[in-house]
Amino acid sequence: MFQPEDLKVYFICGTQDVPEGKTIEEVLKAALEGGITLFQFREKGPNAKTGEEKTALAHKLQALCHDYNVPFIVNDDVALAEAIDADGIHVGQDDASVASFKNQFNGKIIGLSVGNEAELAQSDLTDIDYIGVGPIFKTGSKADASDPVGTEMIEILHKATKGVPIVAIGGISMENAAQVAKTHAQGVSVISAIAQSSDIEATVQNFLQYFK
Ligand code: TZP
Ligand code: MG
Repeated sequence: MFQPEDLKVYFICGTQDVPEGKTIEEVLKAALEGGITLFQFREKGPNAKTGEEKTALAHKLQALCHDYNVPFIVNDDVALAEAIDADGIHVGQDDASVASFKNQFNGKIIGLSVGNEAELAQSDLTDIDYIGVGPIFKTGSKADASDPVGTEMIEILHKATKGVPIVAIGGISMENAAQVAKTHAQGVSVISAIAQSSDIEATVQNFLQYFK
């Protein structure tokens, strides 16, 4: 079951996001210790794990999240999310349509990326728990990211959706989290500021301060 508070500090990570010399398990464990409220497994790019290797890793990360009572959701890969009985799925505008999988995710978390008003116009939010709005700021973590939309877009989509829970994503750091906290976003979705932090626990705790 989704709760808007789950969006406060929403960590996204795949093996591609982990600095050399660390494992994704270590990074996730530190983020969980710091108090992340939701985790999304997002395995992307040329060296992304696939098949059984991806499934085995997903199982490990899922078990870690469950030790901390933090929901574990999968990016894009509907088959994987179903196979491992994940707590939910997050899709973008060009991924599987929510209508095609909503029945299998009854009672689970369904998130959708919505970058602007045009994307909102083409999105059916009926079965959506939250929208991810961004990139708010410039990001280096998404190869095909569109131009930053700024925090204004959070307010525009908050109004247009009549208050669908929003998590802000893209380039969010300790330097700009305060700006996001002033909007109607429920929280921040972060890759690099957490994955690349030299003190992940402290970084997560700092983000949490903004979204009490
Ligand atoms: N979707 C929009 S921006 C983004 C995704 C997955 C990447 C966010 O990563 P970072 O490192 O927090 O900017
Ligand atoms: Mg996607």
